[in-house]
Amino acid sequence: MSTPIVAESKGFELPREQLAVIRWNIIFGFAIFAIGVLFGLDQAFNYAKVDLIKDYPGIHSYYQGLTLHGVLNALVLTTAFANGFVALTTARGLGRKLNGALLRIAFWLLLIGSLLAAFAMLTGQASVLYTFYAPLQAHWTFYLGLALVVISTWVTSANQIVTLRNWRREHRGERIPLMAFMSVATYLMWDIASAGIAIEVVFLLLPWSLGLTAGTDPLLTRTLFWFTGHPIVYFWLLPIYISWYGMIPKQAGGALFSDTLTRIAFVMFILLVPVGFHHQFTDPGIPVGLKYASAVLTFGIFFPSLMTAFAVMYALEIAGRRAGAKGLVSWFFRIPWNNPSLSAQVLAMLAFFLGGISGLMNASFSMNLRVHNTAFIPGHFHLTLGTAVALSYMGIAYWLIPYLYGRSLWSPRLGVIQSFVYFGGVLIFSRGMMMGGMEGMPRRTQLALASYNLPAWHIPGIMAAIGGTIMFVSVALFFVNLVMTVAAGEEAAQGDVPFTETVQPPAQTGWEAKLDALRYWVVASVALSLIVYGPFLIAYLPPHLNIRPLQFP
Ligand code: HAS
Ligand code: CU
Repeated sequence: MSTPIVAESKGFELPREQLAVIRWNIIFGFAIFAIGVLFGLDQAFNYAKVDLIKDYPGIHSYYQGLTLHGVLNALVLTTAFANGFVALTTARGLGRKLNGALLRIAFWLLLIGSLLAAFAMLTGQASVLYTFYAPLQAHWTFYLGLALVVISTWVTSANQIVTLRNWRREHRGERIPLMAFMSVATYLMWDIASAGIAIEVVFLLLPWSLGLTAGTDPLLTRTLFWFTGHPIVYFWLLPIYISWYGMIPKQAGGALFSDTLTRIAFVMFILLVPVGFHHQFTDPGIPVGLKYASAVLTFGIFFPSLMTAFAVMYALEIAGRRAGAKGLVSWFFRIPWNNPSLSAQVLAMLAFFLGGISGLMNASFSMNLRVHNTAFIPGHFHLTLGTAVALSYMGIAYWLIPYLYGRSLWSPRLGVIQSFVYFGGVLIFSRGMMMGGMEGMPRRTQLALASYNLPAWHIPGIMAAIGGTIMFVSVALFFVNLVMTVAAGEEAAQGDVPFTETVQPPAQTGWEAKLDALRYWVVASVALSLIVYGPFLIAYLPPHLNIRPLQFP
């Protein structure tokens, strides 16, 4: 057997100034997170009919607070984290530095864009929620700001492509190292996915908010929004998958069993971009057949995550057995739970099981009618986005912040406690929200002031408030650890990015090697998007292009 060409680099160091930009991204993301969670607390209490928002200085409405919570946490934190973290994993995977200018440009775009959007939201001119489509209208600075945030991701993607090209020139015929493959695939998927929001903002919302057009079409803006609004969840999730596949096995003391399976999972995410109609099952004006087709495609996206579940579980099992576990399940308890980075992320995975199952319920066309627009949906996405992703960010931060600052973590013990507290909190929170949702408890409604209420919402509302408070306290503990690490952590030599080796090295020939031909997957994904969205848009657009102001009776 010939020796495999494995191009994984070792002993990698990024130039200081590039590391600094990555640090700014991560710190900026967490600073935004700190503000974002403040606005989560009043949301949780609202379900228990307690009106906290009136005590928030300068905040005038429930919807202003809800928009800040969603946009800061779900859009700005996630982009800042991904731009920084995935830039690092690209560089680490390829073992080479990035393009410094593109790295800086991406950061400035993100910063300026986020500040513009924050200005609009804080001044009460953009209470349109993080799912921003017509007929709600925001100040133009909100749309322009978010457009810049999206452009920052394209610049990051361009940086990856340039760096990959340079790498390929020196490594002809070699497989792309796995960590770089996952990183580049994540952003290529997002490049396609973000087209919907880009078109919505540039051609419809921005001109409308500037008064250049008299009106806009709500269903069209919704459809374009959800074209992006579904796969944006992959943009949140895949950076975490890079950690779960590429780092957690190493951190646990195990190994990843299949390079090929990992690449197939990422390719599936690139392909399955166009399923956004599952957010529009209740929208009139979209053919029922198209909704059914989207439901079926949505079941398709279950597979890459199920593959991930088994692959990561097996990696953890290898770790547990290496540590001496013999029984059927005892390996699970032998992984290094005292490492906060690991405990946070494994708990995030457990939450993701529940989040994933609730996703299947949402995706079922008929079940969706029961849960749509109810508290069930925030119950679902606080397990997925709010825990699988957010708790993993915190877990990653437990090594990343020490790595970026050359200091050791202030209190690993506090980190472990924090991750368990968060996990307990979200289980109570989401259970309450789902229970209430099944009884019709609405989402996005100021229940604290509502004149109606059902007895069946009472316990769920209290659970949401208690669980939300526990999550809030946990995030506060996370920030204590973060600030103390930066301010008072012991200086330590800069470690390395945790980097997993696979049990089977990547195949050099045959169909598996073809997985690296990323441009074909991109073309296939664009083609699938056109097949799903093309006929609808062709039928829908002509009568609706002549846009007039909305008429209210
Ligand atoms: Fe979702 C709505 C369907 C995944 C986020 N979703 C939302 C919204 C958000 C969101 C934010 O079909 C609300 C949008 C809004 O404001 O209106 N979702 C799905 C499906 C999946 C899914 C089928 N969602 C996510 C992820 C998100 C996210 C990921 C964020 C990161 N979702 C929907 C639908 C709606 C929706 C409908 C619209 C509802 C409506 O009516 O409005 C799937 O991709 C889920 C697959 C996941 C799995 C779990 C795999 C488990 C893993 C963990 C492994 C554990 C280990 C530990 C290794 C199959 C990988 C093991 C150890 C042991 C010992 C056990
Ligand atoms: Cu979706």
